[in-house]
Amino acid sequence: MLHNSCYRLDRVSVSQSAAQTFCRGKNGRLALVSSLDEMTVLRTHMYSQGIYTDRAWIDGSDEASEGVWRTGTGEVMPYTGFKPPEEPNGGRAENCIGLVSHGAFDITCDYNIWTPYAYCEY
Ligand SMILES: [Ca+2]
Ligand SMILES: [Ca+2]
Repeated sequence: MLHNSCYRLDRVSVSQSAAQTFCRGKNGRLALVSSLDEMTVLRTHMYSQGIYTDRAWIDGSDEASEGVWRTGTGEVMPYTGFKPPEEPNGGRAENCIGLVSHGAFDITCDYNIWTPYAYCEY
């Protein structure tokens, strides 16, 4: 969603599933990016905050079935916004979506020093 949502970028330094729990604990959810416009808003915001290479968790995983990207509630995602042409490139080793100021990447789902942020949507 775009027009009726607001987003918040928090430095949480946790796995994707823990980031989802963090957002739900604040009565939100991990941001579901469902259009190019929405992707552009979030990427531009990261860039404006001086976050160029660090990543932020957003919703989306292909853990259950490789190549089929689903939301945290199990729905197949109509849009993923992966950075062309190289992403997604991790196969079974990379099953969660991390957003960088220049695009979305498939990355490992665990906490990683390159993924300190979570984007919650409210
Ligand atoms: Ca994968
Ligand atoms: Ca990747």
